[in-house]
Amino acid sequence: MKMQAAVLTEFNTPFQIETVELSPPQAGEVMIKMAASGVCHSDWHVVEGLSYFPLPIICGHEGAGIVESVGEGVTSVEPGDHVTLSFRANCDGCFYCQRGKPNLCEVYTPVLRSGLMKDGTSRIAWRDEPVHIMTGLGCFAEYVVIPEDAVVPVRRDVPLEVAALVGCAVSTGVGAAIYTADVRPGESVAVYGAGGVGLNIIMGAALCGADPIIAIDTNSSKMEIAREFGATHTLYSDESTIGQIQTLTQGRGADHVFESVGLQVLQEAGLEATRPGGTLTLVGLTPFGSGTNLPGAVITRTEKVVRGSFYGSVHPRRDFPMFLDMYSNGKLMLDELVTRRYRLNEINEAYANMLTGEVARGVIVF
Ligand code: CXF
Ligand code: ZN
Repeated sequence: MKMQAAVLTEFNTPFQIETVELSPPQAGEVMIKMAASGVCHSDWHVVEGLSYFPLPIICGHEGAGIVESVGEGVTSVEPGDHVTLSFRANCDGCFYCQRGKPNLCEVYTPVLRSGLMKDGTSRIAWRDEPVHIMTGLGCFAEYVVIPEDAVVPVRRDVPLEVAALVGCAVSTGVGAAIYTADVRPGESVAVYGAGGVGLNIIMGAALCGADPIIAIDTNSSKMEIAREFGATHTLYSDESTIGQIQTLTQGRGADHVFESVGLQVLQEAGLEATRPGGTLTLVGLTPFGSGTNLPGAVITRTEKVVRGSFYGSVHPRRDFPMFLDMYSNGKLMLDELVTRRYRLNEINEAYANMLTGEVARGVIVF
């Protein structure tokens, strides 16, 4: 069947809205009619060629929609089900899945990087050439055909644009605080970056009972929304930031520092802002090949811990429904996260606005 999709044909060029050909789902695959796809910085990394995927590609990795049809052997969803997509499909059987780390599933690692299905083929063609999909999804299209392993059924009474955000920003941010870092009540938290992910880290830290929660950003328009999401203090990022974090934490530095932007300088500053024995959690993605100077001399002598957090250490099948229950019960402010909506053909404007930093989360609605 034919559908519209935003295709990236060359790095550092705009997305092109094209009519592409989509094949039906094969065994173990699901076709989903997309309802909403979030506008995340990681797609932009693909555009810039910093997060490498083969071209041509359909980006978009934070989506939700309604199951249209299923391939042979699919048992966990049926047509009509509302679903949130996981950008880290997992097999449930490998070394990592069996050890409770589905976010590291080793069966899907090479598949997701390849931009193709497990069998090395694509379900999408444009001008008779195969089109790749970002991290197993490709949500900037009217439909996706993806493995059942990436599809999580969710309750039908939540807006699908909210369900979409759970697929990246919410899991990455809330998960980083509640699971990866395991923030405890009364612990001090500092969060570098108050964008889509940073606000979710703040919200997760607040759920854990952290105090104080210090949000740091270069954009003063983020300060008010950071407070709405649970920040007790907001700092405009400059040379005085580390000193101010120390002042707010009895001179020691924070128990937990999170870096959500993906900038080496902030990762380095974050280590300084962490108290001896405290934990720096790296959430923002920096490009492969980039280096960060985290001095071993300091880490050894201060017992600071540096942790990576990928997809907030979540278990999609367990946690996507849980986050949506929490939203329904008023514990997660997800309506407030969506600050702009766009049509698919406005996608280039959506990314231009994301780059100015004034939008908490933009969402493409279909
Ligand atoms: C990313 C992780 C790396 C692949 C693309 C998606 N996650 C969140 O933005
Ligand atoms: Zn993302």
